[in-house]
Amino acid sequence: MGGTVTTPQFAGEAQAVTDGFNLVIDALKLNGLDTIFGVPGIPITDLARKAQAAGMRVISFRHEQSAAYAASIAGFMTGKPGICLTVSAPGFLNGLTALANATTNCFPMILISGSSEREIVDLQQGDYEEMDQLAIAKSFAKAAFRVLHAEDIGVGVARAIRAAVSGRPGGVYLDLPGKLFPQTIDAEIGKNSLIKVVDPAPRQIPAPDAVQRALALLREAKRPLIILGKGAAYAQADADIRALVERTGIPYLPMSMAKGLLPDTHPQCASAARSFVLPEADVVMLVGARLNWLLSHGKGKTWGGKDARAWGGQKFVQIDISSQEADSNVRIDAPVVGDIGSCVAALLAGIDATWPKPQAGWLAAVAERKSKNIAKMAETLAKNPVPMNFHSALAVVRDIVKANPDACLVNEGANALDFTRSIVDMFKPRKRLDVGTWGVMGIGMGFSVAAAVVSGGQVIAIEGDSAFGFSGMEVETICRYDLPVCVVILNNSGVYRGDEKNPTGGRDPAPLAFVKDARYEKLMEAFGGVGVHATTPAELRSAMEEAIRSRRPTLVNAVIDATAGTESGRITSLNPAAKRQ
Ligand code: ADP
Ligand code: TPW
Repeated sequence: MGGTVTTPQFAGEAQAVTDGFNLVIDALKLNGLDTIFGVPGIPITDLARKAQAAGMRVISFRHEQSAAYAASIAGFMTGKPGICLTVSAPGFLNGLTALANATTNCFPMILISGSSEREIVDLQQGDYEEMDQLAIAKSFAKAAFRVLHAEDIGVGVARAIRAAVSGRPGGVYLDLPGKLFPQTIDAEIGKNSLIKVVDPAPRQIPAPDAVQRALALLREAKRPLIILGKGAAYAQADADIRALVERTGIPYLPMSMAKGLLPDTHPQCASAARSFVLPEADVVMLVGARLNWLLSHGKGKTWGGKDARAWGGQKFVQIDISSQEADSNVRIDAPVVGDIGSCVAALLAGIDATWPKPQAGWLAAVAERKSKNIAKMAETLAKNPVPMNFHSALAVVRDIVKANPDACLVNEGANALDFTRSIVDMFKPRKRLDVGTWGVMGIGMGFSVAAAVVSGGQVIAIEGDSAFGFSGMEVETICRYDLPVCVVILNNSGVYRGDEKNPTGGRDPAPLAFVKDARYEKLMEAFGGVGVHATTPAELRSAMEEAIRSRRPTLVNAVIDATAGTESGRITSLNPAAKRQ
């Protein structure tokens, strides 16, 4: 137990009691949840203190959004819900963006917020930080619960855990009113009210006929393709997924956060031939990947369709834990509903040595396109322009990541994101952590802190200068906890690029332009970390090597050409202005 208090109940008699604070801590610990990311304040300050005193890791941030992003990515990395703790109304709302982002990305997390007095909130009498948080959270979370009585804390935490990790994972809100924490109950009753959740994410075995349907479709395919999504990375079925890919011999494409599930240098990896394989494939198997905007909704020109709305003619197998995902964008001919581990194991059972390898012509065509594109990219990467551009800087990052395959790579920005994704190979599962389904800016430092805390190892964060600004103050958190995080800002002095001018000639800068020659590295120095101003690939390389050698918090301000970068990076076509043309 986190602690019990002995108080005299009646004259001459002492009874062991526990309280809401201890029960929350005990419930979390009982379920192996040993880390809290958060920001303290009324009414949860003592909860944070007591959690630390009870041996939990409590990581205090400068802003709840970063703390909640940290919790969400800890959930992705571990498969256990990440815990974020905030104060009421504004703290809760600051955490809510990340809770919604977690639900969108299928990351399991629990946002625990203290809240004001129910009676005052419900009568709208103006309590300190008054807000009906539960009602608001419901539309952003996979599930939301409130606990009013100390004896229900065990049930509340158990329900939150199950909701976060079972089925399609997501963000859960747990509302704990301030009055709950000092409530005392008999220690024995309290202990017995706690629940150690049995099998929180039960396996979901696919139906045998669904597996056979998928195998039949795959077997007939002439130009098959596998797409691995972050659901496949999350499932931690790495060996079986690799066996599935290798035994079938089918080329595969990893989505952004599935990079490294198999090493990007794997001979069957078709990333460098993406724009060739999508329209050319005849059967596509999606493994933990949705046909959302990131895959052009499974139709249109990307898939060989006649126009933006047309189906490209592919047949789809889709492995997903959500029974409602199939047919969300195009027809799914063979949905396989279940957890990826069970589904892939079931498919493997039907794939033996007699399984027909894909047609040699298809594999040769993919290989040819791949080597052409890789050679073209190598040429671009070998250039050494002055000033640096994205490519010459990222050629360095690529080498460093290759030499440090266990490092986590956090990545956000527009061009900084797209170029890093395509240039920097990943070698191990769940090491690439990025902006995910929403393409959200602001995950950078929260993800970095969590990645360092969860993995205990090196983190490299590749950040656009705009992207970094959303969570930049957390470099203090990185320094305070002395985390081995090396932040590299690809600094082109603006959103997308830094050379825009105010068309009126007025004093205000253009909306996308930032302060020129900004010295971001001084921010890290301000808190005792190492700051480096790098203007050449050689300077960037030695700064990163030193950061990894020393494990010290480091920020490298990599100054790149202000004219480098396209608007919105690779997704310029989604801009309304571009769409009108
Ligand atoms: P990406 O962005 O990488 O394409 P998405 O986030 O779109 O990936 O898709 C992830 C999918 O994986 C979701 O549809 C989710 O339901 C599914 N998923 C998550 N975890 C599992 C699991 N353990 N087993 C099966 N499917 C899962
Ligand atoms: C929460 C819109 C997408 S990308 C981006 C913004 C503001 C920054 C791009 O500039 P950066 O990268 O980071 O300097 P680079 O390499 O292209 O120069 N608010 C949120 N999320 C998003 N996605 C935006 C705004 C956006």
